[in-house]
Amino acid sequence: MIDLPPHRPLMHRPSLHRRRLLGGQLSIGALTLLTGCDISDHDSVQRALAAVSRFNDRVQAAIFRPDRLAPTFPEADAVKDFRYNAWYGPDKAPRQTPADYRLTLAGQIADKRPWTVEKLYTLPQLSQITRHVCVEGWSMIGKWSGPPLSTFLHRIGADTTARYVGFECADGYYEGIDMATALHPQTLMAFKLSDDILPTPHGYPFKIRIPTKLGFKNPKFVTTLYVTNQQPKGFWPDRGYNWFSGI
Ligand SMILES: Nc1nc2c(c(=O)[nH]1)N[C@H]1C(S)=C(S)[C@@H](COP(=O)(O)O)O[C@H]1N2
Ligand SMILES: [Mo]
Repeated sequence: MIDLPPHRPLMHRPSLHRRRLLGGQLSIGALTLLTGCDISDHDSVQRALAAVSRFNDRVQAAIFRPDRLAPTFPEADAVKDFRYNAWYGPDKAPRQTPADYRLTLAGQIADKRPWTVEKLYTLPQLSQITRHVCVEGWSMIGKWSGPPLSTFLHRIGADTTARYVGFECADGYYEGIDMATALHPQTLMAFKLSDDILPTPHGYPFKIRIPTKLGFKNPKFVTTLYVTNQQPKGFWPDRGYNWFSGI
């Protein structure tokens, strides 16, 4: 687990995000009317904004169409030297080796035997060239390869009538997605980036690649996968971002 440094890039500051949310959805005056609270009443404002954010999540979940595909691009558009991002430098990325790596399975899954890298690599794989969009203000087209997450979920006997799939990562990061997104045909367990085994900073042995979600909903270095009816927490959603964060 790595401690958060005191300063984050501007766009990752929850207060800024909340301000943008306010601008986009409701004026401060409207919020005051709605909640009967003065804007200086910090706690009430935070609670009201959290309620607006939860409402946005529900609307987004309701309008998400599981068959809608994210745009794909020709091979030539895929960037070879893909940008790195996390809240710490690439040299601090957790180094996992095939010898000691195990994927732990938990929750509503019939076969919870842990998976080695070798066994994961036997899953049938496909390649996909899609755009990764980071809330920090950059996007990049990349080529990722691996099995659809749905293939893996079916293989382990996951209860796909459950509502969510959650992830825990070797660096202390955590995320979760709704089952419709987990079963989406473009949601991959990416073992490769630009045709090479995923380099350590990009999430070795795999990254959950979800082209229908913002970058922060794509967990790297996944060590535990669980199936649950309780909405899993997310690292950035816990710091003010919308949980659903579809694109
Ligand atoms: N485990 C873990 N996964 C993570 C992050 C992280 O800090 N830790 N950062 C997220 C964010 S904000 C982005 S933009 C992408 C960056 O992935 P990349 O380094 O492969 O470009 O990973 C996402 N997944
Ligand atoms: Mo990001």
